[in-house]
Amino acid sequence: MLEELPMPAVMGILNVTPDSFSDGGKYQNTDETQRHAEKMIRAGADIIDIGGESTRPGAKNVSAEEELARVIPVIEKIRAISAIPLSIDTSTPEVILAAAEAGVDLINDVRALRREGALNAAVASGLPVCLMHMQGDPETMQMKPDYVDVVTEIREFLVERINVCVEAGIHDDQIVIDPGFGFGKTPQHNLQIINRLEEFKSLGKPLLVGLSRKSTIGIILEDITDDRLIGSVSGALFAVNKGAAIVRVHDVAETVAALTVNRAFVEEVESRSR
Ligand code: 8Y4
Repeated sequence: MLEELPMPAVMGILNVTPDSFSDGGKYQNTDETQRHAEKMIRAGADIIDIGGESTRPGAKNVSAEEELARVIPVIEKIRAISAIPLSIDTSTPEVILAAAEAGVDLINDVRALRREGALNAAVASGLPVCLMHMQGDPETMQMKPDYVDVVTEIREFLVERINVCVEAGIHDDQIVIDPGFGFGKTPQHNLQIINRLEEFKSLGKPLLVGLSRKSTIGIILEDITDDRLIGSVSGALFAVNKGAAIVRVHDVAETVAALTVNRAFVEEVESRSR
């Protein structure tokens, strides 16, 4: 699946959490969730990332049963109407296995398969994985982010997780890496990660970046507008020009338009086709 994605690819966010802060409970009902997914597909999303566990700062873990009940019906409904690549945003072994069974194409784990049983489940699923860096856990990660050199430490973490995954049987070319913008990082750390994104390229893996609507975008803008749309799209564009292969975004249509203009200039082609 990874080899079939356009470069860069747009990953649309589909939250199925009642307490998710940006889409604040808007999509928990499956009809609305379905309409939101269809809207992102029409807008040109290349992947849809489905998540049933909130990883916002301070969030508590949900049970595997609750997570399954939230995401599996959504995966099945989208699969019934579209062949679009789907990713499952989870750290839970049971969810990895059930989502694979229901037809997802990628495992997106903010804990980089460190939860008990998750690595085994990922290997058994045979699916590609996205390994994300996070310092600490969602409950406590924003209390005291601390690094000597944030980029070096994230690189070292990702190298270690790549090695563990390859040894467990995940193929080298089935791994995506992600520096984890906002996960156990101060705004200064987040700025450095994006400014130095090229330094992750030497790991030889596609890079996924998710900065959509995150608080650092609001801080940069001093929250002068009540939404972070333009800031998020601008950030996604910068990340792509720094080497991001996949951008994880809420605002698919806007991001696709920005990337289409970007590509026209990069390739000197006047064309809307991506
Ligand atoms: C508003 C809305 C403010 C949402 C913050 C947020 C990433 C991710 C998340 C990421 C990968 C989020 C699941 C956090 N972020 N997966 N997931 N990379 N791979 N917060 O950066 O969107 S959830």
